[in-house]
Amino acid sequence: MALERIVALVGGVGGAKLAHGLAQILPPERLTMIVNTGDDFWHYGLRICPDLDTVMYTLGGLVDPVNGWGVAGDTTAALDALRVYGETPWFRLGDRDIATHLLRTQRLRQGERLTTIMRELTRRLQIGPAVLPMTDAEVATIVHTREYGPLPFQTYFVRYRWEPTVTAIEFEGVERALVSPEAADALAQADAILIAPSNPWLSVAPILAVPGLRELLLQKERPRVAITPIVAGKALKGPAAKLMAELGYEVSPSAVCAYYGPFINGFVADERDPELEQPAMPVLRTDTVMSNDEDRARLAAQVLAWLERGTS
Ligand code: FO1
Repeated sequence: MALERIVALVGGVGGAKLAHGLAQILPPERLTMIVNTGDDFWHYGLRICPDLDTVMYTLGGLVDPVNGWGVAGDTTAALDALRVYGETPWFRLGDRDIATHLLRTQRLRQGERLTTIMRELTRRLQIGPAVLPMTDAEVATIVHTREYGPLPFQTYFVRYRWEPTVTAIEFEGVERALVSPEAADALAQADAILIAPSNPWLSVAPILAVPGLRELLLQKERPRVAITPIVAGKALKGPAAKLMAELGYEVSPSAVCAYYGPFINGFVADERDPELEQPAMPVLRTDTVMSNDEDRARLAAQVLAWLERGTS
């Protein structure tokens, strides 16, 4: 089966890596990323969209290779100047990165949609595939914690270094959010949908929570495949494993597969893990660890080839 158009649901650094793998092997007109915006927040009057920017900088070849976010080689003169005024900035915004936030914030204030702004920014960075926010509305992931009660996502993630114990997660404002016409169109036209190895609860759940998006996802028979973010009992990056345990899940690819259950009809697990016991769907076991550009392209190609074989 020839799969012409691919949509990937992505968030965070793991999502950006898969996006980059797909972008290396597919012509841009065949690929669309729908990106989590639940991590977005207002900071010093600027609208920061970390997951969109991480995907954009990764696809544009600008990303800091060590952190996986921000701009490579960026300076921090603006943050240093804030310190002179007695501020203690806890969210590291590089100077070049701030240019992105300045422009985005100005355009938002002029009434432009985030989707349109991202199209312009990615065009300027000569990025071919569409990088679409999950919605143009403001949605804020709130992490409820045992120690501090409800925390805005970046406060939990960066300020408290994901140390507090998570009791629940909510997506503030999501009930008023709409799927953008661009995202709806991409989902209507997609021949296959991939869920990146991003955090299922923090990065993918906000996308699936946008009203109408699940229906668009499920509207026709086609491959819908998730790639595990859990390898050998651990998350490759970030709090996925810790969070799963705190929310009462077993930390395993099976638990991720079951969590996505209603939305997917195929699952990609890592070859380091044992075979899933009685999986409810076809499973591809392969090396899912993306340590370099070649790994990203290899994983993307293996997953697409598997889908084209009809997940056999
Ligand atoms: N992550 C950190 O751990 N510390 C930071 O200071 C930080 C700053 C930052 C600035 C811009 C940006 O686009 C991302 C940044 N991130 C930082 C990463 C971000 O918190 C995470 O990638 C996500 O929101 C989780 O997916």
